[in-house]
Amino acid sequence: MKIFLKKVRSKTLFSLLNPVKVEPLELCYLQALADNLGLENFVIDDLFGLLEPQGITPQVIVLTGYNTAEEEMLKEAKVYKTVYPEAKVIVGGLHVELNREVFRKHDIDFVIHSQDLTVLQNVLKFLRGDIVDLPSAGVDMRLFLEDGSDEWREGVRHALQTHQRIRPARGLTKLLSDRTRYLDKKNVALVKSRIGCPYQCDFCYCKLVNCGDHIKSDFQELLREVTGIRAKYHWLVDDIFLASRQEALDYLRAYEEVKQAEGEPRISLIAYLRADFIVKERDLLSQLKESGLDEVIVGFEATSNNELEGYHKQTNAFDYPKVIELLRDHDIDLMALFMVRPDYGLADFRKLNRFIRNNRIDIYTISILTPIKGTKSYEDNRSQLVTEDPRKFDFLHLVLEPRLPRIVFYSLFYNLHLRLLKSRRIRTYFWQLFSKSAKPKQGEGYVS
Ligand code: B12
Ligand code: SF4
Repeated sequence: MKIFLKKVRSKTLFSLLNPVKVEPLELCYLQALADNLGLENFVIDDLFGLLEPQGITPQVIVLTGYNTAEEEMLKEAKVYKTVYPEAKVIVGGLHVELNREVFRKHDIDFVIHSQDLTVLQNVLKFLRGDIVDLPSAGVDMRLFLEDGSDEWREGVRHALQTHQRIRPARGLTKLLSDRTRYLDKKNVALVKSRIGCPYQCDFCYCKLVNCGDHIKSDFQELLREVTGIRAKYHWLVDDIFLASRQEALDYLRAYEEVKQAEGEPRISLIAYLRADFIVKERDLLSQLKESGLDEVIVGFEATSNNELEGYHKQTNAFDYPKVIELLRDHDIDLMALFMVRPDYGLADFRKLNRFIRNNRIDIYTISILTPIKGTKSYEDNRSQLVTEDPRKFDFLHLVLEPRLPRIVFYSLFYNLHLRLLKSRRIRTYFWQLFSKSAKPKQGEGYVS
């Protein structure tokens, strides 16, 4: 059985420059699964020039993609079904998980809505004839009725309770490593260790994955994985690296064990930490820096406590200057994340601009607060959406009517980014981008 594994992407403002370009880690997981089953698999990702292999007819096509690629995923399913009518089309991933009804279409055969990869494993075994009955939890299956119409057998939601055994195949990471970057930091590999997040911020999509069930990191396993991947930087994409002091101590202990057994690991981690953790556990920052923490991504979101309370963020904006200072003092790079609301007025934009300037924040991103399909906030705001075009849900477009005239809102929004041009790291990034040809090599789907 031959199988295509494809990450479907849509062109967004972000993809014009791709300031962050990393391997599609989800495909490494899917590839490991296919390898384990002995299936001949082909990874396809346009971003890296990994195109459909010529002359190969797949029996199975697996598509994954984010919210912005929803339409493209549906279109691709249709095209594949036309070109390969006998092939089974399977969709899954973060966006499908909470939006399965959107994908129950004639061109799709299986909609997987679980984080548990054994669900896909069972579907593949079922298609190969290894098992006769397909367990229904975590997957919706299209059935053909005699009159030619479709019916869907819907599976109950199914969450992982412990970490999955399947670890990502790293051939792809190795193949793409010299084309990956996180702004000025080149050669970046992704790693994932935790599932979900123990916090409940109102606007957040991530807290809902895996039916909202959170599974902690296993730091020994994380360090084993990180030290096994040759990359200059490792971006830990968990929603939160350390959720408590105890977890930080556990990580430091695990690091010390690796150091004792194998010598200094010399790793550079980019990871998400919350502002309240940084202030509260400030005495651990130098040890964390020494134990590989190179850069933290902090979701500040807003600079007023009124707004933060509205988001149930559980952080204190008065702590933020201290957080920035602490990271600077410990030589840990900061990527600050902010959000602006569609109802922002002139004074709100000015306040955020002042905050960034006064605190000399070098690198930051600003998102427009966007209800994401699959969340309660999307349903609550549905009647007020000015567009339902998935491509516009990239945090860089207004999907709700702003209080200010649109042109004024966008001008102020883009104006907030101007300071980035002064950033040393951004200038290094542009220099790297334009000093060398950034063209990806064109090739065929990657086979492990
Ligand atoms: C790193 C990251 C990126 C990287 C890309 C990473 C990548 N893998 O290619 C970059 C920075 C480029 C990026 C860009 C964007 N991102 Co982003 N990103 C993330 C982040 C932090 C981690 C994603 C990741 O790599 N996880 C590791 C992989 C292994 O985990 P996973 O995707 O969950 O996959 C697992 C399962 O879901 C499952 N699975 C995945 N696919 C499939 C398919 C099948 C068939 C099956 C059975 C299972 C399965 O198996 C995997 C193993 O457990 C998430 C936040 C989060 N908590 O997930 C946001 C997130 C995925 N991003 C998001 C968004 C919206 C975007 C953007 C569209 C917008 C933006 N401005 O950021 C752009 C897209 C640009 C483009 N043109 O594609 C949203 C997606 C929401 C949604 N409903 O889809 C998230 C959830 C953040 C959020 N704010 O809510 N992103
Ligand atoms: S801490 Fe971050 S990942 Fe967790 S719920 Fe809040 S915004 Fe989402």
